[in-house]
Amino acid sequence: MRKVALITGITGQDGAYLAEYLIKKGYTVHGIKRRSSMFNTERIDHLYQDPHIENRSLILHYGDLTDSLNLTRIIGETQPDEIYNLAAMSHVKVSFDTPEYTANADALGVLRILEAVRLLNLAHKTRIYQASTSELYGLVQEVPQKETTPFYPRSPYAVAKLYGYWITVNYREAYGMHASNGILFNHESPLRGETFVTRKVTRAVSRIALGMQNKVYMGNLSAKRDWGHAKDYVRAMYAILQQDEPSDYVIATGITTTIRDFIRMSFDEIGVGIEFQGEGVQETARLTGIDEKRFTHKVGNEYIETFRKRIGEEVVGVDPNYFRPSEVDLLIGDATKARTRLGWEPKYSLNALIEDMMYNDLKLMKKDFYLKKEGYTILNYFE
Ligand code: NAP
Ligand code: G4F
Repeated sequence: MRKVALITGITGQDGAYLAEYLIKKGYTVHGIKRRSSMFNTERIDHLYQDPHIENRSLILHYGDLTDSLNLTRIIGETQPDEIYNLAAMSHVKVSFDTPEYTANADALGVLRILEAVRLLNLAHKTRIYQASTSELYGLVQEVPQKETTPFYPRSPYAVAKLYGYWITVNYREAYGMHASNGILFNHESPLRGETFVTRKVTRAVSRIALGMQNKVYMGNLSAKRDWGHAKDYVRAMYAILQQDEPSDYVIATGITTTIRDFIRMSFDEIGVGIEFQGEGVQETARLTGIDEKRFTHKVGNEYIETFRKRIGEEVVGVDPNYFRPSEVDLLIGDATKARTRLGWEPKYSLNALIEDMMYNDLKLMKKDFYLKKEGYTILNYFE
């Protein structure tokens, strides 16, 4: 018998990698996707199977974390061995603009799933993974952060996730459910949403290298994050649900880096040097030089001539609109429990993550670049 998994948020970064990982392990994967006015399955299109095929390994259902009836029906129909609750309004800055919706989806959504499993008498069959977050530590009370570090959330997103964390613990203790939290630190990839800081940077650096963009405006350059690769992190989600006993785990690399250094490292990946100067909203970064061999190898010979003329130009600025009403300044995780109990180790270093993201964004941006050169209108219809 194939094991059955249900993934909420299957169209997101982690959902896509996890679906692929579980299908390779022989699972039948059910995924919940939201109705949208355009296709929203780009990240999992390579896994899609025609509904007329028998014994499909990927089956998608329309649904939403704010709709209890829908969630209860899908869980009842699919009878999953494992539920991975990855769906969420996951953008911290946007949660300040949509706090009520964020609470509905990210806090009550978790309760809806736990309660559906209980009411359907699946409490002893279905294991549940809740996508908790290092944002719970917010104004950090200890460095590095581990499972016993007190929480101090700093955004509507983090406060909603705090409820999700505790209701998962509560259902485990009250009803003996195999329900666990993965307290995951930031994890990125070529599939990362374009408005998270790492992807915003690798896209912008690629466009600047190709001559498609002059400058990128950022928010707080001094914030520090513990960044890993999403491919490593979905292995941890799976491992958590394979344990005999449910529990909560920090998943992190143990290395923290400023946004400023992430930008520097992304330019360096293609052989470009930059230098930051000034402070606060006045801070900027200029191009200082190119390693031509590296640039040619990574970006392409045809772009070097134009790029050489740009040395000295400003390529990074600060726009206070990207600041958050309350910020999380420093995150760095201690994943000793995951290492010892799950045998989990990240395979990707930060340099390898940046290389993967830059390679993919350069490839994507080049496609746009050539389409534009050939006269196609892309991105903005009314430009
Ligand atoms: P993501 O790329 O933003 O994906 C979020 C997914 O949730 C998407 O599939 C989205 O659907 C779906 N979704 C949003 N609101 C929903 C709703 N009301 N009902 C049903 N589905 C909804 O996020 P991710 O980076 O993969 O993260 C996965 C989970 O881990 C999230 O819960 C996030 O909060 C948490 N987390 C992420 C990180 C990280 O660094 N990536 C770290 C810790 C925790 P659409 O595609 O239709 O938008
Ligand atoms: O990439 P970010 O938007 O991620 P953030 O806020 O850390 O949240 C992500 O990781 C959490 C885990 O800790 C997840 F729970 C959450 O779902 C999400 O995946 O911002 C990272 C840092 C922040 O300090 C932000 O202020 O980068 C800083 N930053 C500086 N300039 C910027 C920018 N962030 C964004 N998004 N855009 C900027 O221009």
